[in-house]
Amino acid sequence: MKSATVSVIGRPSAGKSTMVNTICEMKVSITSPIPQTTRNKIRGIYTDQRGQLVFVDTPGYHISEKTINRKMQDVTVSALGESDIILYVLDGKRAPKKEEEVLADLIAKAGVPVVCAINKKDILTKAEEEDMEFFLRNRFPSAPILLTSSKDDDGIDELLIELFKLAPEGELMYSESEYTDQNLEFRISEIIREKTINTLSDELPHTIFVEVSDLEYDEEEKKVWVRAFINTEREGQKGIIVGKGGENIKKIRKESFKDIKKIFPGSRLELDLRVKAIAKWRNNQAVLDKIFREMNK
Ligand SMILES: Nc1nc2c(ncn2[C@@H]2O[C@H](COP(=O)(O)OP(=O)(O)OP(=O)(O)O)[C@@H](O)[C@H]2O)c(=O)[nH]1
Ligand SMILES: [Mg+2]
Repeated sequence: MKSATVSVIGRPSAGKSTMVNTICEMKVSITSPIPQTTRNKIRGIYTDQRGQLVFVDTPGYHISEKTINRKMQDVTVSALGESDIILYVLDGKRAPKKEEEVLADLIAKAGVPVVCAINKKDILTKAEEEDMEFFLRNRFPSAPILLTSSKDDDGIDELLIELFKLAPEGELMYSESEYTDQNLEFRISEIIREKTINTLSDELPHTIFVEVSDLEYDEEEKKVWVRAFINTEREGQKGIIVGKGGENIKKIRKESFKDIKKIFPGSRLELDLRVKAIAKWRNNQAVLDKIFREMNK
């Protein structure tokens, strides 16, 4: 049996979370077109007859001095040294510049075997593919370099073959039926954050964090009750989240409801969703500590 931890590293919006979800055939990690969607290390577990790969999705690596971005950078950098293999995901549409060079150097220095995935194959030109291959071949002379589409599940089987080749022999770390180890509150808050990000646009998504304040799950009665807060930074932003006549919040609620139900099949769900302003939370150490603490069971 093979068994390995695989850190999934790349710049924002490269398609890391989509890739983990495609591999695990489950929505493990939230995705959106807005860069810097993932904020924590999110584990997605893949098991087949070859063994088990535990993927650790990470926040997109982005160079910035803002406190929250530095926290996210720390999360990503800490994942580099903790894994058996690094899966380096690149957005093939974005020609590598300074930020990609800095990240590639960090990965090369980690002393861990690397597999590179040039992602978004579905929309790449031949020239874009070749430019990326050239960039990677210089820095990772012996690493497998694959073309993938996380969105279309293309090149993913080949990627798994390369990862299993590099994986050490070992016992399974999780049972075969597990696909993530996030706690329920965190999964619910992430679903609501995803629906909020995808309902709103522009900068607002970065000013949001979601907190599940109450969760009651009665397995016998098959009843779930959730109260969650969508927190933003200013009173004025609350109205944008709620929307005209409540249209945004209704959409966020409806879509969150659908996905949360999937976690509790057959149960009756009550979702109490509220919007709150917490001034400058992105500089508030207590809030940041809450957001960045480990979200596993
Ligand atoms: N065309 C195309 N789009 C993709 C592919 N993979 C992901 N995307 C899109 O790229 C955007 C970002 O995807 P995510 O999976 O959230 O990217 P990420 O790397 O996890 O982003 P962060 O969490 O912000 O670092 C979304 O709009 C995806 O639908 C792909 O293979 N092809
Ligand atoms: Mg992500």
